[in-house]
Amino acid sequence: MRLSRLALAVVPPSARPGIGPGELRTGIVHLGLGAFHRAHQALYTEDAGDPAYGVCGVTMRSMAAAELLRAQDLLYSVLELDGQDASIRVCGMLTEAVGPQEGIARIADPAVRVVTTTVTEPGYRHDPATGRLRAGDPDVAADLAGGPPRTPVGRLVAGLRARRAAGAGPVTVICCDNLVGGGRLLGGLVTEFCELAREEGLLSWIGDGNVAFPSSMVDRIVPAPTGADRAAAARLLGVEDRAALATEPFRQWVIEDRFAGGRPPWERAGAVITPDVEPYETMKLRLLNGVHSVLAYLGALAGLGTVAEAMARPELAEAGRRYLELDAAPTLVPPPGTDLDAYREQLLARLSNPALRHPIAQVAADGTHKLPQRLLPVIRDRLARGAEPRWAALGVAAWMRYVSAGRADDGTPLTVADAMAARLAMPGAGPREVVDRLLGLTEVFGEDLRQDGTLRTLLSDWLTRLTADGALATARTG
Ligand code: CS2
Repeated sequence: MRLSRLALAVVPPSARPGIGPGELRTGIVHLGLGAFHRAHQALYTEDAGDPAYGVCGVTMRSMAAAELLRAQDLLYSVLELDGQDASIRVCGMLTEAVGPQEGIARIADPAVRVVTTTVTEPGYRHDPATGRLRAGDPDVAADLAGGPPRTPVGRLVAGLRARRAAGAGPVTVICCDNLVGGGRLLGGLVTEFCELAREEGLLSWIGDGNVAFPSSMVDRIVPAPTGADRAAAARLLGVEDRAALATEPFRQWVIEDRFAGGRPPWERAGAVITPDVEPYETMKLRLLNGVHSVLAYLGALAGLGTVAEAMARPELAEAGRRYLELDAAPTLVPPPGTDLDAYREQLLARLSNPALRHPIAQVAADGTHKLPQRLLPVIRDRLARGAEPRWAALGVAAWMRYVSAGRADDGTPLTVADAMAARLAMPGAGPREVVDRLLGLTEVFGEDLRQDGTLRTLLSDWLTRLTADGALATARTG
């Protein structure tokens, strides 16, 4: 039997949805119906317990996720894996799963008060060094020319345009991707889009307080789901769930208190609503995401498959710890009530969770967009204080080796998933040339880092050693 409303009768009562699916009305439109949203914001919203905030999930790329969910009455389960322990719950918060055109129309519904987004870092089509819209991107250009919108920002603007035309009232748009100042960034991209499209009316409607763009810090490790996760879910549920997801027990959500209208009482589910989200965001991006990237590039070169496998190699775990302690932590102001040492130890334990098979390739993808949010701000801060960010530079050098050689240390080919992959590949080039050409990508490194002699020397030294000795030996000798 497959998971459905009817099949809930055989699901253990403790795993059934918190709100009966029949009681929900749509109050949120979510753009990007991926695993992360379903294991994070959807559960917070369910735990907040207000039936006025069911979620219309909008697919951004293929309809596959929507079809999978529709075939089981929009129900899916979330496994929480912690070493030997596993628990499960079925989430029933989705009220609809639709494609982009229908999603745009739903943004115009007056009952919808919130739009959330998880469209990945490159999905916003911005230049990561400046945060400006890439107006020359062919999809952005097509959206600006007025075709059916293809990009998330184009679709969001179309939804806001429809909302204004319908007189549907104010709405809050929450960016839930791993971006520095995501609210400011997305608000800026929407404004730039409207300016380029000469939509003065929409711009002033947005400027009049009808749309708020709070920033938020989201945290939960959600690996791409596997067959083993689906099998474990079936064992615990007693029915088959082809949309099952696995995640860790930990979750955190901090949202800037800047709403245009109504919102779910997310604080009831443990979310923090605060006037200043920046310290949380900086801590999470530089510590968790930063060390993730360091481990992913070194681990990929060492031929490892998952983050937990990388953490099980003492030399890589030590390189990660040094990045956290020596480079990232000194750049942070701890958020209220947060002990950075305890946060770091909990983080290292989360990354070592052997039950979570988090593919290194997933973390290593899209480095040209991720490094500027994670490692480069740490490097800038340390250089500005006259310090040498050695371990952050090791992470960047490992990325350089990964994207330029396209091979692990044992020669196994690696697939580099990055929109700029073709420009990053330079098989056979020597360390100096690789550093020179990659640092020259000012849309990633900015003018400042390109010209920094200390960073250039650190990168050349690390890259020379990574090339000659491999990732494990380089991390070991430090
Ligand atoms: C990861 C994140 O894939 C990645 O790049 O660093 O998705 C990470 O797992 C989440 O941000 C955890 O909150």
